[in-house]
Amino acid sequence: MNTNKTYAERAARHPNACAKQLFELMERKKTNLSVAADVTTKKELLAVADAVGPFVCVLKTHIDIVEDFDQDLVDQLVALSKKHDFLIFEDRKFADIGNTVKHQYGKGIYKIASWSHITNAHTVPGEGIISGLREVGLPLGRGIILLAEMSTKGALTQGAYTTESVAMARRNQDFVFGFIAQHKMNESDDEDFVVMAPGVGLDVVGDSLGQQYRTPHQVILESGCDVIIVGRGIYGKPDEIEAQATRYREAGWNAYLERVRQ
Ligand code: 5BU
Repeated sequence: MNTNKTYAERAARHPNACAKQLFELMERKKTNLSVAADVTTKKELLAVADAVGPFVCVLKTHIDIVEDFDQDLVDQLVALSKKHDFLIFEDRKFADIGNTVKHQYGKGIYKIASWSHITNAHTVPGEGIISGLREVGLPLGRGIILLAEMSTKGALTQGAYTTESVAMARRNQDFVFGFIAQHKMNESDDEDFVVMAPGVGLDVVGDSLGQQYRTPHQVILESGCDVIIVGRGIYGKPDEIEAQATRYREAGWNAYLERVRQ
């Protein structure tokens, strides 16, 4: 199975440019850690990005929670992504009809497609959402992942919904290169979807609002996911950001090494 191959081997044979770039970067930096920088000011977001930059393959943002957003924030984030060699993933979770998401992705205040290497979409509207995002993103070399499984208690992303989401990705592999999910989604060696998994924590099992955490070992080794997404576990204690990023990076990378050596 592809999940037992190294990130370098998967980079070499992956047909999708965005996935290839991500796997190459993960191998180069020896990290499968993505930090969710869910802070609400420009100053904090740039500080977190600069602090975790050396440890991550992907910086995940929620740009619409930043109270003093401006174009300079985006310019500085892009500069940090070059300085530290990471990709930016705006976790926008598009969910509307193709014609609307096209505008939400390329226009408005945030112009997400102009700076975010990766974004994501719900599959609830059907395949038109992918077509709409593709019109804007593909010419810019962007890629998207679909929400096949959410991490929260009671999520409806299960069973036929998940199966159909994977089928949608399979039909759109020029632009869709993976999933937000809790398990690997490949059916055969002919396909190789990148699975990015949120809901990762080493110290707690959940929060009071439905979030559920698993360890990097469970996510990478037992469930075959590729990237661990960690938010509060890393930025939650501002004076420990580097130490926690180091800790999660090591846990994620060791679980990956154990997996490929099996
Ligand atoms: P946390 O602080 O590690 O719980 O943050 C998790 C992040 O991942 C946060 O930005 C969520 O919006 C995001 N997330 C998630 O937790 N679960 C999901 O299923 C999806 C995204 Br999709």
